[in-house]
Amino acid sequence: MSDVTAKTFSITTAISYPNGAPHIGHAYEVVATDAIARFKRLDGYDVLFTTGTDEHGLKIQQTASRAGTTPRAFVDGMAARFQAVADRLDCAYDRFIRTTEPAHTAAAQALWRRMEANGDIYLDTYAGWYSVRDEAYYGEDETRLLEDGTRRSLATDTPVVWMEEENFLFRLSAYADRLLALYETQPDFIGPESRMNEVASFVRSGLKDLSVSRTTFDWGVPVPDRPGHVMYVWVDALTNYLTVTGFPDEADERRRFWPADLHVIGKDIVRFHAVYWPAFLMSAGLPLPKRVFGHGFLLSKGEKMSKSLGNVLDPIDLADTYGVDAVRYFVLRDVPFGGDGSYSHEAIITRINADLANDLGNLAQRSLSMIAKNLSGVVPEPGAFTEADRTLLAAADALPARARALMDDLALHAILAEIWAVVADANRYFASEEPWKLKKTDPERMGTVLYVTAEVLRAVGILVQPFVPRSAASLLDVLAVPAGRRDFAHVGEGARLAPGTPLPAPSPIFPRFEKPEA
Ligand code: ME8
Repeated sequence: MSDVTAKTFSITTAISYPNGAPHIGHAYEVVATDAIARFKRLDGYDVLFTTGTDEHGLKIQQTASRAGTTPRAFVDGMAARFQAVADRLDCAYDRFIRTTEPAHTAAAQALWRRMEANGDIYLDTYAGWYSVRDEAYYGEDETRLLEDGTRRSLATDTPVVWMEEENFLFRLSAYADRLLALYETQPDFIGPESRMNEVASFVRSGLKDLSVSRTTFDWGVPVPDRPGHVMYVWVDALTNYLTVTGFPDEADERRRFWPADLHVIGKDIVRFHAVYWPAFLMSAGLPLPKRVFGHGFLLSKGEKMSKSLGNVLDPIDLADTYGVDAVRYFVLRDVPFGGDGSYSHEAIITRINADLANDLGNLAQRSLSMIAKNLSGVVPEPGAFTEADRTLLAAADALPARARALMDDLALHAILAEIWAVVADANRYFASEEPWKLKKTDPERMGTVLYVTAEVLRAVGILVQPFVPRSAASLLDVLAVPAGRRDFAHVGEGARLAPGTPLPAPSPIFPRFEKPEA
């Protein structure tokens, strides 16, 4: 990250509420974001990738008090669990931000002051139906009355209570036109496209000013110069994206990472990121993020995960059972990025055994053990290439460009499908060339077939690094690819495997998943 001349790419996950244990939905988001960040690094970008926890608000304060502890002690324990999930899943984030850090308080207060200086913050009495779960007010028409006399929000089905407080309000209503102009001129500001339509119609239906401070609890960032008020948790939380770039310190070298290139978030919080966040930034006179992408939800066997259904998936258990790369590969390959997906034991085992162990793992094992046995473990000198050799090598060489184009649309699943299409080509090639027969009849041709296969495996190894980093490293290790030659720029003609290179003894890269003994 020291090369200030490199093109930058900054990417964030949402920051999780640490009021319950991290689940597979949180893991999915950080893994997908990590894959994009790794991809950009391998493609030559200077990347800032951040994730973290959103630790303020009434919900956290209440959960801590139910657990018989202070909010501070509670979030310290929980934030560590969220960070442990990101670490266990090999997510190479640059910064884990916690909103209870002093640097973040300073950033949130600086943003507030700028919005206030612009005349967008005023004091008023606010009354409405408040959902603690959503940390949001609803109009009466946005709620329904239950038979027992209680009310719930229509949108989220969470309980609401009548609250009246003196609040600061943000003049959101003044930003509708500018927001609509933003969506118009920057059509990929919100992805996938379907979310853009939802957001635009929400804005067109009319924006009310937003209550941005609370006086009924104190677990939050203090409003500057106004004792008794803490910031609405979403003002505080969204500012994390600025904190990680050193805001408000103009001289901080991380400031080059703002505006963010991409906020990766779940579909349930698109409104906060695509309406409130750009409005706050416009008010503060700061550049807007380039893109907000709302991924889908991961369901457990088609059902929403919930404690009462007992189907909450613990990402650490999954990694222990199947292996980190298997979990990463499964969620990235099986779920079209942007759509919903479903997790099941059967589905992940099918993916592990078919795609990883069989298609890629077996091909590597068979071809490399032939090099070990028949060619003393040394990369052979290829003879003249046939049409079949050239076609396969060209398909592998084309992968970075194809992947890059798909990455522009964040089609992570489609990148994996492209890579595995080349793996399938290589398997067909290997089966039809029958190098095991050539050993006696035409040893030079056998060497060429093994060379081509190994070279395709090298390209595949480089391309799969963002998705299955550990296994990719093992594959590149058994191909003796030096650490400095593993970027996308090293796929293709310019960096082919050097004949004569001794290879380490091949070891299985992707073991089959065998049912553990009961
Ligand atoms: O929303 N599948 O925190 P959060 C996929 N603190 N993604 C899921 C999911 C599932 N089953 N469940 C949740 C918050 N997510 C705020 C964010 S950002 C400034 C503040 C996603 O812990 C969810 O959509 O409820 C969100 O992007 C992230 O996990 C954290 O959710």
